[in-house]
Amino acid sequence: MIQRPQPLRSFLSWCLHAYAILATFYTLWNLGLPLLRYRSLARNHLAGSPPRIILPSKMTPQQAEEFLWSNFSLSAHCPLDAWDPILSRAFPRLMHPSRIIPYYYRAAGNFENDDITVTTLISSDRFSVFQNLVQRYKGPISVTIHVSLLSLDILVDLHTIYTSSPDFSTYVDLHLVLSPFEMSEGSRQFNAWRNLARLYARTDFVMMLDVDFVPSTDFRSFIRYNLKQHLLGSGVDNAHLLMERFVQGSVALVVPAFEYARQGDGMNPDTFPRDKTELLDLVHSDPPKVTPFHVAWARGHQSTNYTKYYSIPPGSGQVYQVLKHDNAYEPYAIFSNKAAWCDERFIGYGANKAACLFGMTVAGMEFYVLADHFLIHRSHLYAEKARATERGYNRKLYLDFQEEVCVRSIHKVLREGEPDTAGPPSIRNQCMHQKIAERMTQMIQEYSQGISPTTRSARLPPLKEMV
Ligand SMILES: *[C@@H]1O[C@H](CO)[C@@H](O)[C@H](O)[C@H]1NC(C)=O
Ligand SMILES: CC(=O)N[C@H]1CO[C@H](CO)[C@@H](O)[C@@H]1O
Repeated sequence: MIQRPQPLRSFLSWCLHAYAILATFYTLWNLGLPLLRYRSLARNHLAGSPPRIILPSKMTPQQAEEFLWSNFSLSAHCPLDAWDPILSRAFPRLMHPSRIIPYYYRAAGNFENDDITVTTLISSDRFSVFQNLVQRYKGPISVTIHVSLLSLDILVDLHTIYTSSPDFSTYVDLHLVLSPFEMSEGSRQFNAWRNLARLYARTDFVMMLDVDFVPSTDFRSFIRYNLKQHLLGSGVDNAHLLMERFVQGSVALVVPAFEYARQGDGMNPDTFPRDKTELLDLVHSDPPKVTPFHVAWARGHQSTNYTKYYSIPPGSGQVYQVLKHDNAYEPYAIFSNKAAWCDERFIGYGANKAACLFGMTVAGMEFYVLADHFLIHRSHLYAEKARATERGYNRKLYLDFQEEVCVRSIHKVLREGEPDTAGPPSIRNQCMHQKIAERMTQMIQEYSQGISPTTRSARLPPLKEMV
């Protein structure tokens, strides 16, 4: 029997131990530390409670600038795009340089997970309508405001508004996007700002709302009551299933939107109807005093089916499904924070909200209308010329975007091997009536069979003929 000499064995064993210890250190150093660092950064941004910044009550623009620079380490030497690693991953499309300051104001309220956060955007000319929303909703609100470095004095007005009523400090989390761009420079990155407000919402459910709407009825309590009733109860009825799908993020609840026929009547929210009976009186008066929102752009809201809404008596507690879903539908809806995010390519007016909802719909979201509830648009002046041009660009972008979402979704279905079906109903309904859907499906099928682009283009009519 051969035995290794004792010293050699202990040397080998010493080497092994030393190696193990070194390797552990190496791994920790390279993996663990950055992870810890990221976790603390993430915690700081997502869940922590940065101190609520108190601005001096009277500030000149210069003082506002100094304040920002000393509190958020902005300076000429450390410019705006000294960019946060996590936020830059989350918002790669944000125009540079810009800087996100989450929870510039953080509400003192503690919100329960099953609550509904209104997520929205404000610009400085909408402060007073925002006040109406905050005072009426009395629930969590997460709002993004873009402030140009060229007009920092807005922060002073903002501070005046924020401290004007305890409703703000109780309910409103406010996130700042700072950039050198003026609003008129096409920096209206609405969808990025929407996503930002939603990212920092502190509840499981959100309502994507425009700031110039006033909630007229208490849909928040209605939904929370039903969540408790049907999720804690044992019954497996339709309402139970609906709420379960709402929680999973495959059902959105629509609050129908209205406006005054005469803009002048819609200035004072205190005079707005507070229940469906009052609303129906105004709708059925001759001539109607209140109409569905944006009747002139019917595609935006008509899928809500107002005829059906009117036919359901007040106080029924009903919800009904949106059956015919226009691809420009952009209702104000409440949904799980797990839903698909808004596509951030949409900048400026037009199609941006529709793009959010289209993405969700193709991903399988179904819409149900709350038959007792409604919102009313608070009138204000629309004063901008840039809008028409932007809408024109965005209309084109939106067509391309729909195609792209459809191509991706159809491709996914094909890859997952269901060649005989057109995929789930969401894709069938939203994509198959597109003029080019057939062409896309064919292209994708050929692509997955390895047919070359040249063969393909020889056999297919050019795009122009199809559109
Ligand atoms: C709207 O509702 C009415 C009344 O229930 C119904 O007759 C009609 O078919 C619905 N329209 C759509 C587009 O679903
Ligand atoms: C929390 C914090 O750092 N506050 C500072 C913000 O900047 C002003 C000067 O403008 C300081 O006085 C505050 O202490």
